[in-house]
Amino acid sequence: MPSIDVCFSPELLHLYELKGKAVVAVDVLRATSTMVTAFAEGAATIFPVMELEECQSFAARGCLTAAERNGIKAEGFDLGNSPFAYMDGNVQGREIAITTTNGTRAIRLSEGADEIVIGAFLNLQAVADHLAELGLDVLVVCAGWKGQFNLEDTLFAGALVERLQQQFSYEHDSALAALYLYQNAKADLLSFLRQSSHVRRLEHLEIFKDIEFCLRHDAYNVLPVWREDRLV
Ligand code: 3SL
Repeated sequence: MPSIDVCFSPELLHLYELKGKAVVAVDVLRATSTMVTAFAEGAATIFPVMELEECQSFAARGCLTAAERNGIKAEGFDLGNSPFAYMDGNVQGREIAITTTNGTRAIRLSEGADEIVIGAFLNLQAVADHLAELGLDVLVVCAGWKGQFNLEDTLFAGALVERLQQQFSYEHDSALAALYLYQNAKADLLSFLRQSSHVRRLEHLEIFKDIEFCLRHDAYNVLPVWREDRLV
């Protein structure tokens, strides 16, 4: 039976062997939720990059550019990190380069894995179905916040463990901890997350509807997968 494990922060990735594993990269608020939404809205490709300058350079290739730092859209880019900014037909058929504070970093630091998929509550079942079929050991890589643990990505990890618990074993206690957290919180995720640091940070920016949206389960049947240097 393959195993499922949870890495609570990209800073802990050195503890894990990525080779031979499928990584689920997750930044529920909001990077991976936004990427899933972009693909659901018809985006062709997403290039997740770590630095603002590199992201900006993709404009010369005809890409839309998207950038967020500390929750705010970075100046000079086409898009920020709100899923609602990708919903008015503007990303249909387009290539997008994106950099965010934590989410794109978690994706790029997972490059040693055999497979990387992008997870969010929005595409939870699509991720679960794919992993069950793939049969590789799974590592959920939580983006966290600047190296710190966060609740929302751990809750996603717990939701995924719950969906896969019949087909996967737990290697370390982190998967069980995420599962128990999710089972305690799932009746009302929004209330549970109200005191979390990132929800307080985003509430400050008055983007409450983004938070509500990102907590919706199974809204999209899309599965962004890393291929060579991009998500498709
Ligand atoms: O850190 C990130 O990658 C972002 O998703 C943070 S925010 O939700 O845009 O504030």
